Amino acid sequence: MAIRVGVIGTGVMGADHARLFDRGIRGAILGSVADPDKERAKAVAGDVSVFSDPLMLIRSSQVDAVVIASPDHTHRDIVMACLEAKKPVLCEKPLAIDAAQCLEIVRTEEKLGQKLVQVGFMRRFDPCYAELKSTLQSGSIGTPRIVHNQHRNAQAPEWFTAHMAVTNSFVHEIDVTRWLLGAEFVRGYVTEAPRTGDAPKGDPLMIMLETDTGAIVSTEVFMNAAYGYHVHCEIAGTSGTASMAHPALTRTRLDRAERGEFPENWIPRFADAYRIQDQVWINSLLDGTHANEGATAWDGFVATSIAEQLVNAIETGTPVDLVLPERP
Ligand code: ISE
Repeated sequence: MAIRVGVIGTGVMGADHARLFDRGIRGAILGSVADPDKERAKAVAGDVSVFSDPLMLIRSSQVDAVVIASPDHTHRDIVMACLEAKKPVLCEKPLAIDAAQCLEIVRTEEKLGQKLVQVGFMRRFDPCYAELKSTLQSGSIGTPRIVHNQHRNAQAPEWFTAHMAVTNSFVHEIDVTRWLLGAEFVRGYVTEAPRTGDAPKGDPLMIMLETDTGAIVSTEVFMNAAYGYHVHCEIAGTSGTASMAHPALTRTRLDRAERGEFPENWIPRFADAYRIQDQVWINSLLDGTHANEGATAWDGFVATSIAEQLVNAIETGTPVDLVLPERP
């Protein structure tokens, strides 16, 4: 029997998940959607029921599993309600608004003794990152010593605050680099570009991290890079390097110039990653294991905790030792 997925939040991400569960994911169907804006919800719901209250969707007998794509500050309560109802939940990042709330979720899930939470760090399912990881695992480039990341958005939304470049965007590099290297971060430093003219505060940022495996990780986070959405990763190891090729599938040569397009935002760039993530999640629910490469509640906690500590580093302007509590 197909898993009936309820999608909470029908903005850009929620609409994309709803479309996938409606027709793109084997073994799943869209069960219901919820959004306080009922008109917006109806536009993505097709024939399925629409709730304005997310808790009603979670309790609905039409819903076996839940995807959360509502605003970040709502995540904690909705994830906790899914745990209470013992329904598997795929929560868009961040898992919750701060590390304390994330840890509360980790502990509640632990007490239940059932793995129900997955965090939507979709880059783990991106074919480019997957190839980088298998190259590392093959040993061909030796031991990773330096990782260079670029994370560029064309334009930050109006409601984006300076610290969200870390807590909302850079959390992806925190998660995917831990996953690629199998390492934890031990020290970090953030440099904000000096402010000029009317450039937004805290954009761009350079973030330097050190891992417990002896690697340096540098990341440029540039939220108003204008030319398009662009994510890049290069790893230099002790015997060679591995890096993402240009993400565009087509390059043209015209008028004495070579061109490749950049998408406007992350949805086209990570379209395969979202589809694979949602399919692998459903497969793991169907086979009853709930086990896949997806980020766990603990991974969600680590990403938010490291981001929070780095925000403190911005405020103090000094490098910080990054610490995590013992894993429950
Ligand atoms: C957005 O929320 C995402 O998750 C994107 O992947 C990221 O690149 C962007 O910077 C975030 O704002």
